[in-house]
Amino acid sequence: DGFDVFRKWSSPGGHKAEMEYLADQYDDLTELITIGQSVEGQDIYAMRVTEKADTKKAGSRPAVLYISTQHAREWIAPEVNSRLLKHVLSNYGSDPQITEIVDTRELWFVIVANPDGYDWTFEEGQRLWRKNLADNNGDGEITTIDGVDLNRNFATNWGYDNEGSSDNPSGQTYRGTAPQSEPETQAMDALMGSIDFAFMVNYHSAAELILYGTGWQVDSPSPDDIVNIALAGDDANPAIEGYDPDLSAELYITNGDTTDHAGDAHGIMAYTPELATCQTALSYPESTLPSDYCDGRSQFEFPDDETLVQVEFEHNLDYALSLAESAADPANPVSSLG
Ligand code: 0X9
Ligand code: ZN
Repeated sequence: DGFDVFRKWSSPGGHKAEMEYLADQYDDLTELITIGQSVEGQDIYAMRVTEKADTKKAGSRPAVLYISTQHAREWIAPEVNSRLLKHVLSNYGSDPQITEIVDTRELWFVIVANPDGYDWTFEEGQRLWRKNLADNNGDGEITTIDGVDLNRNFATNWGYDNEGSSDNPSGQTYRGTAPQSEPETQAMDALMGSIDFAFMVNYHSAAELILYGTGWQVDSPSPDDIVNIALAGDDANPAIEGYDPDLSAELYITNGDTTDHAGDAHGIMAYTPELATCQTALSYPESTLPSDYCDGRSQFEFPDDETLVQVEFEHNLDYALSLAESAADPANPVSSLG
């Protein structure tokens, strides 16, 4: 009690240090790779998890990529994703399902895809920063005119219109000056292209959704195909408890977003779980927080409460593992649905 659940990327005891610790602790199962640097020169890490990671060639087993924290303020995302990573590592050899997955699959994790923006949200008054820290006006300071939305900067349909992304540097969905102008985007694109990933999960918050399929337009949306429905479920029986599965573009359209790019440029089936809001987490039966906890807080401010963070992770676990199980034969998915 008394410890903060949420932590920066770069601080002692932060996510970066945790990934280094885990790579050391689980040497045989992991490979820690620097996939690029942020605008401010921070390392972006990917952790590769598979049995005999040191000798087994990367990409030689069916692979899934789990990423989080493109959006700086969505603090629950790196927590759910890093707990997934730790769950897989710590249960290898004791839990048969996890052991089978690690022996026969390759799981990749990028816990903090936007380290500069994420760390910025721990500064006074910056809790709701969303974008990276690109200095759009080149004045050497970060103000509201700065930053690029990393979920609008990918090359696929980049800048298709000003509804699905913004051409205004001050906009929350500012797409940047050019396709993949941002080093964080370049690092992710290179990773997506270097391994034959079957699936990708892009953890965001906050809305309790499992988004799949086309995101850039509603006119020719991808069908509610068998694989997506089998994995994500439907409103009556969602793969993540309390979430609604839906076509991405039906929430709203986006262009240059990660999951469209994963599909179009790399043939990766990609999903965006929108993790719980403050209010929804507060309503969980496990909550012991006062009922006014979320008053005056934004939806992105998931409660700083170990129990509720763990519950959110547990809600997401079976779905995440079902993608790993399905990676060997994506056309015939292994559903986690009851
Ligand atoms: O807008 C986003 O980037 C994601 N939502 S968030 O509130 N975390 O910013 C959702 C993107 C999903 N794709 C589409 N709706 N097309
Ligand atoms: Zn987001």
